[in-house]
Amino acid sequence: MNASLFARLVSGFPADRAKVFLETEDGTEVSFATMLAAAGRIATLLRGAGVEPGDRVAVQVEKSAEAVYLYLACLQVGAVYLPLNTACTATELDYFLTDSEPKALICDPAAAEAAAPLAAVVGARLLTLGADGAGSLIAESAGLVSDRQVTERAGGDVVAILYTSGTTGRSKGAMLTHDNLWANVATLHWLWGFRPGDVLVHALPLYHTHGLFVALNLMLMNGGKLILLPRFEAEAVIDRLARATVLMGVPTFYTRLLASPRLTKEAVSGTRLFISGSAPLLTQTHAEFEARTGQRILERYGMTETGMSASNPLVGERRAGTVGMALPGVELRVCDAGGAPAPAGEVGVLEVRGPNVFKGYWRMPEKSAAETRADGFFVTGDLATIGADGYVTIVGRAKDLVISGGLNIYPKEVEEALDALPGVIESAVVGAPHPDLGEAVVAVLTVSADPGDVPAALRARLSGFKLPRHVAVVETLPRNSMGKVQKNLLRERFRDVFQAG
Ligand code: MLC
Ligand code: AMP
Repeated sequence: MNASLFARLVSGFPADRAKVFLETEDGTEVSFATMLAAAGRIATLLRGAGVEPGDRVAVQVEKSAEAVYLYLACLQVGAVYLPLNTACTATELDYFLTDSEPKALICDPAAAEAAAPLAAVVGARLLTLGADGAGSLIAESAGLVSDRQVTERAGGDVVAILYTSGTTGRSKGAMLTHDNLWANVATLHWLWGFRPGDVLVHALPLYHTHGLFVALNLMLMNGGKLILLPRFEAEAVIDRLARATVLMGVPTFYTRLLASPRLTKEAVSGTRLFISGSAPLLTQTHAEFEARTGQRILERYGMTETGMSASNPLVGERRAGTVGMALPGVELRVCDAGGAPAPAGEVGVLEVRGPNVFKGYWRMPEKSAAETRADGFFVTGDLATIGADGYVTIVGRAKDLVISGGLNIYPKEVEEALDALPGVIESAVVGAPHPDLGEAVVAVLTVSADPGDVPAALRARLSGFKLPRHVAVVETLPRNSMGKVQKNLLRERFRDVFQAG
């Protein structure tokens, strides 16, 4: 049997391919037939460009129906889909492309000129795709025959690489296999009760696990229907909820929805399921959402390397402040730093084993080994407790990480950029509670001269979402007897900087 994710997803498509799969922001409807024909033409183009099974195809494009066709085309030809954040700077892009050596790069037409030299260096064919579908990808594929051949793949073959930053050093490419993504989507489909007629409002980015392998894959498997919005905007989402049955989002979506007086019981009367993940959902948001809409948000937990690992139940208690229980087929345990199981109910590092856990980091076997136990459990770096009833509570992070609006920011990367600024002696970056983003970045500096506008100075090097929202200059950074910066003290000191009033 062909274990290609494409083949498995398409097997769930309705027999009547004239049915609508997705609707764009302007209300244009796209049928399964249209989508498959377009994906097939792009598949022909990619094959013609020399893309062989296992070759990487790097994609840095805005959300659009055409971006979905491109994703499917990559799966169809057996390529490794490699999505990149549209906010990447040239420096970040340089690293990702040099490391992954893609056979093709598809970027926005406006970015093509800057990307061309880099594409040439790594030997990637450069194609363009704009938010409106314009660009060489669609233009060049338009006249081609739509390929129907689905490349044979084994379940353990890599289908996608997603870069995740690390607490030390360079970003790592997490390699996910056809089996990883299929196992996860099939489990979630059953667990969350997806059924014909479900309509999902998709307002997440298409380059992370949440928007791609949870939301999009689920709707592909379910046979539609997706309302594809280019980005999250509370009023646009509320407008669509009247016709939708499911919304998936990061906690910031829910706090922003609550800020709108138009979020009422009536506005969401047809929506059966609100799912939150990628960052902790405050119990206060959970309670406010229920009071306003009568619906309890279902919180789940996941990670790029593992897909989804835990979820609150569809039927049963959706317990605020917890991420629910291990998914069927997934094992979770809490251990001390050495890997010994922690006593029941005690805090430790959460470890995951199951068919959802990735194959390893691209060309970094030593990093893969460092984060995996001999018995196959992957060490998440999240601190958790597991109750006697199986409910998992994420209580913190053993890894030095800030999650802002559902996006991960590794302090080390920001500190390195800060330390390189003229006038900065040393820096420490921490997260502070933020009413909109959950957490936001605080940079604490010691200086020898006025560093000027710090976020502006960092902009060329770091994506916008990584820039500090608050910069503080101090005499000295607090250190322990080992000389390590005591970030807990800085978190305490700056915990109120983003609070109103
Ligand atoms: C944008 N900006 C952010 C930001 N997003 N700053 C901090 N944190 C963020 N998350 C900055 C931009 O650089 C810009 O600044 C300014 O905010 C406005 O940009 P925008 O694009 O208009 O922002 P907005 O539309 O408000 O986006 C906020 C958001 C978005 C929360 C809607 O970030 C988002 O969709 N987040 C979801 C991320 C996600 O999919 N996470 C899942 C990861 S997978 P400037 O100065 O540059 O103009 C995962 C596994 C799992 O974690 O379990 O799911
Ligand atoms: P990423 O590396 O972008 O996939 O982010 C994964 C991280 O997001 C996890 O390791 C957690 O720290 C965090 N995360 C995801 N879901 C939740 C959740 N429901 N509650 C708390 N943290 C979460």
